Amino acid sequence: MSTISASTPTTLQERKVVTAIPGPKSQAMHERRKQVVPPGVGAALPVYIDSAEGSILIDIDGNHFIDFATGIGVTTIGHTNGAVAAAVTDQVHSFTHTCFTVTPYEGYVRVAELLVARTPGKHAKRVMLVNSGAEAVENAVKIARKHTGKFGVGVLDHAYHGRTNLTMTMNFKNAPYATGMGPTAPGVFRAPGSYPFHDGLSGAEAAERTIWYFEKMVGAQDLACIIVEPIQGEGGFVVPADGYLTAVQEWCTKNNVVFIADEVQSGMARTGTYFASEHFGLVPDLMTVAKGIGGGMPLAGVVGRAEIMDDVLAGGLGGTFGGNPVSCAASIAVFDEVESHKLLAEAQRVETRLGNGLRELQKKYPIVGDVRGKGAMLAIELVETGTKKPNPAAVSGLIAYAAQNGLLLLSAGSSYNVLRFLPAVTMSDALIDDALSVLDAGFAQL
Ligand code: PLZ
Repeated sequence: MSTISASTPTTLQERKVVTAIPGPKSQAMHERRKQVVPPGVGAALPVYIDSAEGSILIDIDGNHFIDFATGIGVTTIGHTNGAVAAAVTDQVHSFTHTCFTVTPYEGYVRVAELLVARTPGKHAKRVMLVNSGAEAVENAVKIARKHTGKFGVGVLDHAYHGRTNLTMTMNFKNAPYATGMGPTAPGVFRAPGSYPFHDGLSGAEAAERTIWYFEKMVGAQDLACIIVEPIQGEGGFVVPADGYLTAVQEWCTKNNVVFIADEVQSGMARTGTYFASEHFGLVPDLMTVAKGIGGGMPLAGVVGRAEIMDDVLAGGLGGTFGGNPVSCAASIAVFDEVESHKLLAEAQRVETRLGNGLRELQKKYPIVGDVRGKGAMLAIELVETGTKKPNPAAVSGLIAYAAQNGLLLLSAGSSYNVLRFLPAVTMSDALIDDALSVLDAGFAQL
């Protein structure tokens, strides 16, 4: 047994900048990288990480950053959580791989049981595990097609679903995800969703528009599924108007169209509930999960109604690494930490503290057009004063200022004008307040 058991960080949870950002060691490392890694693999902030704990990233130059990225919404319960580290260590010493479809093991089954129990709906469910969010989305579409015998895939504007051929087709933005790398996949149809800040539509009105598009562009007779992110991630943390998602699902149910919730970014305790669907009273037919479920280990999956999932032929789903035992051990520990440390409530605490702070900034700085999100998935949309025109320059200016001052922040939004906050749900009030003061100074400097 490993001796690591506490989940309280021992690293000083403090911002500390001791060099220019990136520091000299990171700059040298970045030069090495450029010799061997293509520019297509981006780098939001090229500081090279030496260690991380709780909400702090420490780079090889000794700078401490407050982490509002969590590896794009992955280390939701904090970096190097003690229980996750112990579970991984134990599993590595037992066995690291057999391939679940060759000789199975309990960890996969346990993760499936936990996902069945914690996702919305009391109906019979099945779970299949894969390695990445994109792979989960690919599988959800395959399963919906097999079940319905139809081909069409309905997606929304501002959507993001991944980087494989099918999922890059499903993304709203062509550049940079698909530019020059087509042909994209056939059978994908896009409709406008619900974006209250811009469209001013009620949930019912927005749903009527979405459905109208799908009826005209493809028709229910050819549509296998509609896939939505309950709160859009890369698209800018767009929270749909009340009633939108359930109205779209109702139409799906009437028309034998599988309703899929992509909870890759919004799921697993991120928004103050286990899954964001719960905020909207949504019980999806299929759900994709990834990111936070592995606590930093690669793990993803499709959770869905048994009668839909069971339609695929034996052997029709799988993959060498899907549901790797080390990732499963980490995931079981994540579920345990969420429950034993009441982390759903912690995400609600973050929403209150950070949300209030962001609304204070909105009162002070009129370029903050909108403050939105749930739990530890919050964002501000920056506009040109007095308009709703995107202000991406302000977002990139703030991100650069924040980085120089020890805050890691990411942008989002189809126009790159959304500043998103994806902290660990365990981030302390003190760190949140400190980050808000840095942002305030950043806004003042713009
Ligand atoms: N679905 C809703 O947010 C991943 C990827 C960013 P993978 N989002 C961050 C980038 O630049 O690659 C994501 C998501 C939603 C699917 C995915 C894809 O998950 O694990 O990255 O494949």
